[in-house]
Amino acid sequence: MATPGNSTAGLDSSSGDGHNFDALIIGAGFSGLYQLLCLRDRLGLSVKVLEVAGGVGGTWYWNRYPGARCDSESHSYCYTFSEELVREWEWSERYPGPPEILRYLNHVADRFDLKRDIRFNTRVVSAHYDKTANLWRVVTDTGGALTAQFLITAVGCLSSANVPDIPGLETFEGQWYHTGRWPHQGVDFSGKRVGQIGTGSTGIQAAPVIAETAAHLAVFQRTANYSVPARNGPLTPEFQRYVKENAAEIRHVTQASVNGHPWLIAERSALETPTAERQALYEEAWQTGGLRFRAMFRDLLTDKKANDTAAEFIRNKIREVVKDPATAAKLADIDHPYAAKRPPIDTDYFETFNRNNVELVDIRSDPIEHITPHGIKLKSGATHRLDIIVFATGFDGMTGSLLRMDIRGRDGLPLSQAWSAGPRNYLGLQVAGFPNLFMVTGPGSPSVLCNMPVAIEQHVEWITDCIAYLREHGLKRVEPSEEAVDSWVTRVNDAASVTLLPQAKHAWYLGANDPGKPRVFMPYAGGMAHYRKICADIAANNYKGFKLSA
Ligand code: NA7
Repeated sequence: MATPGNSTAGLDSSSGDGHNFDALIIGAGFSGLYQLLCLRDRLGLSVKVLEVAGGVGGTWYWNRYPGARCDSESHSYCYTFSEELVREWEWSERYPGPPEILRYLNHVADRFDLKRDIRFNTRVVSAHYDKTANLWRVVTDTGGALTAQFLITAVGCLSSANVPDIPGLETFEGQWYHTGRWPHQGVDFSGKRVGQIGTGSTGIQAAPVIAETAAHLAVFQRTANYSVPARNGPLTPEFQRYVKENAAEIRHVTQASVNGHPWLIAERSALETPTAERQALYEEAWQTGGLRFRAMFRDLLTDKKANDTAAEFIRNKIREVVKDPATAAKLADIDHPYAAKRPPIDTDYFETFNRNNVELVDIRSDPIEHITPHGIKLKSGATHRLDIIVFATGFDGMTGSLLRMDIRGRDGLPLSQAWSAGPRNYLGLQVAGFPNLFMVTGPGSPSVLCNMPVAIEQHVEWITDCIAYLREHGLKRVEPSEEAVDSWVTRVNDAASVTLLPQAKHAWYLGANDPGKPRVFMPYAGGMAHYRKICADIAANNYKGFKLSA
């Protein structure tokens, strides 16, 4: 629903002839920009990036909803490949919002002269592998037909907006918006009755800001959620100096940590820590704010009893903050372990329910029946009159953006068919039967369980090294063996099963928010640092598990 920006389409650079390239990259977010830089400037390939939006930014180009913020801390939510870039860029806040992230990505694109090789306002419709020519043939919605030996999808994990199929939406006479397709000119809520559906990370960020100007906000909650205060604020000059002076150390920690954040998970166990001390540690983390809360004890995501201690701490905080006991009870009635779904962080989310103009509607006990011309009707017959509906209902995560393109591998095999039982690939990077197709932060890689830029830099550099290896050895094709794929799928499942992550049955990690989607735990849960080592070992072992051919 967002209107594309006005930036002009990138002019074709001298590399390639305008139609035929060494590599095509789909997407100009964090992944696509760095992939372009690596392949064009480090390997000297002819490269074109195809981007549906009118500017760079990927996820951040579209997610401009009220309250939108990154939940990684800014000093780790950036590229680290260039020391100069790290030195010259200064984040202003602990958690940047879309305008600042977009300024950063535009700065990177301009600094490395990337835009000349990006075609904006161009959607990839299909990509078919031609085995005789060993080329990917790509068709776009602007009528372009392009070819490349290598095709790299840099489409992001959360780009395919999920607007639920609620009967009657087409009859609604007000306005409705999905947070992931937010109008760039913004939405004026003043004097309006607003209904927000969804209480994931997005809904939890949006509700407090919408409530500030709306006449009335009804938050429709299907699944209650944990949240920890973000404690956002401007960065002090001392902290900004610390970031520059310790850039190498910060990078080292993000690469050594499980989730790519600039802190390590503590070695102590929640269960072995005496109760008073444990409470004091939770309190300290609550006051510090942000995702560090999850890193307080090593067993929070592997031992349900340990997790219960964190869960109960947060539930008590909800009961303390929210004045109306019935509302507090609904908000604290959480049915999954803490952090088994993506753990939100917030600015005054629970406090928002103390406002007179905000109401919590429990649609777990009384589900939405349909949307009427003037609002939402529940099964019980209760109606909510609305002028605006905000869908904070998430995305067809991880696979949605890949599968909505018509990607076909050898002998015309559609990716949707290869993945009919869930995403199957090797290292999250390559699919059997789809030679020279690489996915940046695809399902089967740590991706969304990691601070994204950290995962992205590792993937992009691995792909670049792999393509360099092929060229140095006179090889033309790379794809994984079926056996390597089988064993990686098993490994992804095994990694998830030793954690509590699969216990949140409605998490998008499992594809559970889409009724037609196979239930498979998609990201690799074995930790980013461990994954990095696995990938490096495989590369050092002549790309074990991959079939390389001339
Ligand atoms: P999420 O985390 O997928 O949350 C979506 C929310 O919308 C969640 O509360 C869902 O309830 C709710 N939802 C989805 N479909 C419906 C329907 N049909 N009816 C009622 N409620 C519904 O998406 P976000 O955008 O918040 O966050 C995505 C990621 O962005 C996040 O993980 C961060 O990585 C950044 P449910 O829990 O399914 O019952």
